[in-house]
Amino acid sequence: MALQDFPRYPLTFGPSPVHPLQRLSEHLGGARIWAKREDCNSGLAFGGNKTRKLEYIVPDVLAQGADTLVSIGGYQSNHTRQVAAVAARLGLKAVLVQEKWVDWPDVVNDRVGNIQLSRIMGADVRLDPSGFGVGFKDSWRRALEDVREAGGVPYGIPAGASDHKLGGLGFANWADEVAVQEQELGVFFDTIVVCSVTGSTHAGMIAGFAGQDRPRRVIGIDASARITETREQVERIARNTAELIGLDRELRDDEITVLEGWAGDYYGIPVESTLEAMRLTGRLEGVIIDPVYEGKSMAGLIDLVSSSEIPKDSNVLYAHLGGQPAVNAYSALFTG
Ligand code: 5PA
Repeated sequence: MALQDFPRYPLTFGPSPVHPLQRLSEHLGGARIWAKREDCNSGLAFGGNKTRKLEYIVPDVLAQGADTLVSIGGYQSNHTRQVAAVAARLGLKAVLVQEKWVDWPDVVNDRVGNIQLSRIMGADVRLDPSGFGVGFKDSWRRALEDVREAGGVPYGIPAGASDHKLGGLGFANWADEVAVQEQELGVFFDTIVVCSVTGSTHAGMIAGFAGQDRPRRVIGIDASARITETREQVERIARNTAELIGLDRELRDDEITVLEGWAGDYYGIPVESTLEAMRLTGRLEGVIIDPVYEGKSMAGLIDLVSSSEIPKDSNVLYAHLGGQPAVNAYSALFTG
């Protein structure tokens, strides 16, 4: 099967915008940097990367006759907020397990930002004290069981919609979309920079680009502070997705690059380079990025461009995957 053979339920506005980050590029004095904006890809609760992934999962939800989406994330999960929005759009219920993935002291951390939006959209939000982990959790299984016991038909969506057989398709499609936009813009992005945690965003891109004629580097920046797990997730999902969309060769190891160095010691806790990246992107471009994901991948991009590890003659595409609602839950960060 090819990617076009998989049904896609439209949740986005269409292709997400691509534009240059001119002042940031000039400031860094190296490669030319562009952004592709998943943070404004949809009218559903501020969109984001999960909205694209869910476009390929919703047909399966509908085919199975489910009435409740069940998913999981941290208190400030962007993913669960997008699941809540999609449930609302489809007229389904949403049960969201929200775990204490981050030990962040902000008193409104479980009340504002993403979790508030999910509550506004009518999701059944269940706080759970468990810590960070992107694998299958008992709390999630219990939530599925609860729905069944109440006579409902649940559809389980794992953390980040990643460990799902269709989880990589949304960003395999992103790779095709980039190729079309390159034609329109008359530019070739030889390097892509993307944040990676549960892995299917990066993995889908790898599988999608692998089917194109011109090679390019897709650099994943780990934001989980668990590099071995992130690499395993990305590799497994990339290989599965490549097979699913009929890539008739194995992915090479050099096509799977996940770099560490910008996550700090903990998932969800920004470090100095994260805050610096947030300030720089805000100050020079008027573009907002968050302290959990995009601030960390942008910090990676800034270092790789400044050091010319990404060469000066490169065109770099920064995948902005969303995440801004969480900024509100980190109110203590920018008070000065
Ligand atoms: C997330 C994920 P992947 O999980 O597909 O690797 O994407 C990483 C990522 N940027 C990058 C933003 C804004 C994200 O929200 N968020 C998770 C969530 O629960 O929100 C899945 C962890």
